[in-house]
Amino acid sequence: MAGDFPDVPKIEYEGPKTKNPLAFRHYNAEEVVVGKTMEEYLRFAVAYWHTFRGMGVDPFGAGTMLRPWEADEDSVDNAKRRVEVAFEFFTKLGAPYYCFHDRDVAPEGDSLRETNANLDAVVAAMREHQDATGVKLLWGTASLFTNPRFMHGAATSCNADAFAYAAAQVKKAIEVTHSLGGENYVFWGGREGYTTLYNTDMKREMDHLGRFFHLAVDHARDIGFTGQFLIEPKPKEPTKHQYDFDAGNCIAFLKTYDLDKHFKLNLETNHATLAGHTMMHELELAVSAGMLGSIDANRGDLLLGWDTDQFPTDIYLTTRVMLVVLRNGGIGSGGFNFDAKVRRESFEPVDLFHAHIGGMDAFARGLKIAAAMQADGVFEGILKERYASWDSGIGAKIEAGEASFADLEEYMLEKGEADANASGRQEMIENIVNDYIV
Ligand code: XUL
Ligand code: CO
Repeated sequence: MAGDFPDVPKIEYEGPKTKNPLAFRHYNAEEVVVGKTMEEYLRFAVAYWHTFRGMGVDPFGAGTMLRPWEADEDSVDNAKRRVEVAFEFFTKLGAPYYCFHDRDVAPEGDSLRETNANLDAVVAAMREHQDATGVKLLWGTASLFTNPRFMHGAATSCNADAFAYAAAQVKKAIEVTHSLGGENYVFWGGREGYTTLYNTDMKREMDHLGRFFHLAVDHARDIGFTGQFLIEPKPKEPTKHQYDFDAGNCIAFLKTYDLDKHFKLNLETNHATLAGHTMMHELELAVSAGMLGSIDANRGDLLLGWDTDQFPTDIYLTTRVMLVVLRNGGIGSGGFNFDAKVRRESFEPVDLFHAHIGGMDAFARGLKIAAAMQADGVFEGILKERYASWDSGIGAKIEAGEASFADLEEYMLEKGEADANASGRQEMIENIVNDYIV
């Protein structure tokens, strides 16, 4: 099949022993793990922006990527050509989903009307390709951060017209997502925050953000879009402080503005680490609030303090993620979106395949390892034993709300001293985890 990736065949599962770099070693779409096929469980998605639009530009240098489909001017015709490239990539890789921002797929025109017409033309081509290939849309979103009009933010801008423009843009993006059968819609507020508090009315800006999300919820209801709304936390970059800082902050924001029943979280590994957390921490928090929506699968670099968006290849990371996802009973209508980019030194189109294959294999391994640990009840046993004092006696009374401070004082006065603590056994547990990492 000639096309834009003439030297790349359809990527097949060949098992762990293969020497073929363009094959899966662990991701076997049809293989059943914990009652579902890997394809159904992992719901992998390709990120349109990094994979087809990312040119390897950094603050010190121009783009390095060889991307034949970006050679022409940024026109609607070229955008339609790019759609063909994208769907060739999705199908050769065997990725069931993709994700996009409005501005990734179609160029802006001279007015909002023209911009919307451009988007409609490209979306028609996307719909045709979805129908022809069976590839689906995991989520759509709007870029409310690239255009200079959003320099002070979009929903949180000091300029009411920027809010209005963003509203019009999100209205359209939700409609387009709906028309493509998108299963979720994402909000990531890259410029919703501040660079200095001297010029910022934080309370007013957060009220505006709450208002904006309610308007989106209302519009989705009006047009019959039933996909899941997701907020993607990130503490900083490009803005010094972003209001959707981390999972804890987003959950509190959503509850404060009475939005928690309408939203879940789209958690991204490198955003978690930028916030000073692990991905597992962010996942645990979201799961405990019933708000795990989807995952942007990537990783950062220990030595670099910015959002490097590297492909996830660390088996410990993918195992930890899958342990929490398994405990959550899966990822629901979400998926694993590779919000990740190849290094600017990996500039050939085939590197895009190597990167995605590695990420998919790493998550397939994480899934299998986590499933084996779950089947053996490794953590179940550890947690049961650790919290045993809560299952009867005074612990059970406290949990049932049947003990006051006075009762607890009486209990302890009589007993004289608390029972001895048991060891946390962290090292032993880490050794057990290592036994499963094969
Ligand atoms: C930026 C980022 C975004 C969102 C969608 O760090 O992760 O690409 O995923 O806007
Ligand atoms: Co992301």
